[in-house]
Amino acid sequence: MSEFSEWFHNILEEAEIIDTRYPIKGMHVWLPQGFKIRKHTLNILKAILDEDHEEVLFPLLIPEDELAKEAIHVKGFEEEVYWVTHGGLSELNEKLALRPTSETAMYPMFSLWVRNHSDLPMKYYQVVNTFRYETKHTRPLIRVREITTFKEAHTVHATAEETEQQVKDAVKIYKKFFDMLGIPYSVSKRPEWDKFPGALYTVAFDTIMPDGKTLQIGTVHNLGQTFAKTFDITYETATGEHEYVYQTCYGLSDRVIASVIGIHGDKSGLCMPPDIAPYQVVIVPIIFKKGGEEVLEFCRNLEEKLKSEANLRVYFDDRDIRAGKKYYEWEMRGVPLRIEIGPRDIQNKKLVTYRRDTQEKEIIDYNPLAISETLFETLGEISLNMKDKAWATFEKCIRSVDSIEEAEEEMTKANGIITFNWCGNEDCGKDIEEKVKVAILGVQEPDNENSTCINCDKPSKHRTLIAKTY
Ligand code: 5CA
Ligand code: ZN
Repeated sequence: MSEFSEWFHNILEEAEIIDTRYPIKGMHVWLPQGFKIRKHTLNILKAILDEDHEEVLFPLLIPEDELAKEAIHVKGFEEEVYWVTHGGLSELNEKLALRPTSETAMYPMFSLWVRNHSDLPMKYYQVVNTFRYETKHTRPLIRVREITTFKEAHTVHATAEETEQQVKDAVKIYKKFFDMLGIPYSVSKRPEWDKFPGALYTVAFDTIMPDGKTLQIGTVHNLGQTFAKTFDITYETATGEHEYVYQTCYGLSDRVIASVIGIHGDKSGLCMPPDIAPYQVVIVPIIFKKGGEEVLEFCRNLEEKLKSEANLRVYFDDRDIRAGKKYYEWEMRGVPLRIEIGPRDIQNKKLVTYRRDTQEKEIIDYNPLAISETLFETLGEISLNMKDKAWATFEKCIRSVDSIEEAEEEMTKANGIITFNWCGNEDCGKDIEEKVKVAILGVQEPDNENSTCINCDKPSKHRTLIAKTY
């Protein structure tokens, strides 16, 4: 196990995020702390999607004949589908698939719902569990067989231009979401052989984990009319003709939380972005024999104040254990801001704050009229600092090279992302993957029109990203 994997497994257990002992490979239990992180993360995404999407909820089971309808799609998933074959003791007339994703559950219904051009665009999303019988090595949150928090959006449009635009909008949505979590990303168009089964093209978000391997943390697919033709999704134009619709879909999974844990964490444990931290502020009383009750009273008031005035998630830790033990624990759990209060601080109208991101203590003035706002602002600074730090590390892991040899050499030095010019040809791309023992993540928007492929010297329009991937 690599150093990072070991750290990752340990922290999931120690911080009580998930319990991996559930007796089915690739399926885990969310524990209360993890569930809170999951909930806050979900709320952020939902708030963004709710601006112009509607939430729906489809059944888990998909009839075999629907799943099988779209040939390319089913081919892509055939090795990963779990099947329900029995109801009690009787064999079912038709096998039912546990959704690996929901195109084939949703689109037969979309075919009933879309009638007229005025029904379009339609933008739906759902948050569900999906099942994939992954054959690659499973890892908690990163590659699971039950994706517990699959956030999938599906949109339907009248024109190809609109789907092009929707892909761009979805990329913007995901950027905004990852920015709030301080997760750095690169966005690229996946090569043909790595696109979503059934899509025209796939745009993917990749981040870099601490071991230098990239993790695909989200994807946006332009589905064109492939599924519309398979599932007969048509609309009537203003002039009375029937036209096939154009579609997109995009999704995120439990990997988002894996990346937050991995990227912001350090030797002391988790470091949670304030927006999704189960507790944003922890108050630890420093109690001596004398004046204990006064300290507790002060802390209780401060807790109430921060909750009511700044709507913060605050935990007042009045357990009867050593303060040092509390510090260790909250540090490991990644609470962004800790406040320590002893009798002398109350007398001097001071507070001691400790920031998890910088691991620095500060003595601040205690002004009852301004304290909520001050701490609220500090949390904002923590978010920004965490984001900046993560981006700085990410950018250091991206290097540009001019030859295959240089790419190989760079890869032996360190993982991360390497960029260069590539012609876009599939055989040439696979040759590069073979030579450098990496995966092509994808190509970015044209930025160097007159360059040549580092492998075959043919003209190249695109900057290409390669990396060792999860
Ligand atoms: N229907 C489309 C859009 S929702 C779809 O299924 N796309 S996907 O296959 O690319 O999955 C969306 C995201 O889920 C991926 O970008 C990846 O971040 C994540 N994901 C895929 N498989 C797993 C898995 N086994 N465990 C955890 N996350 C996964
Ligand atoms: Zn080439």
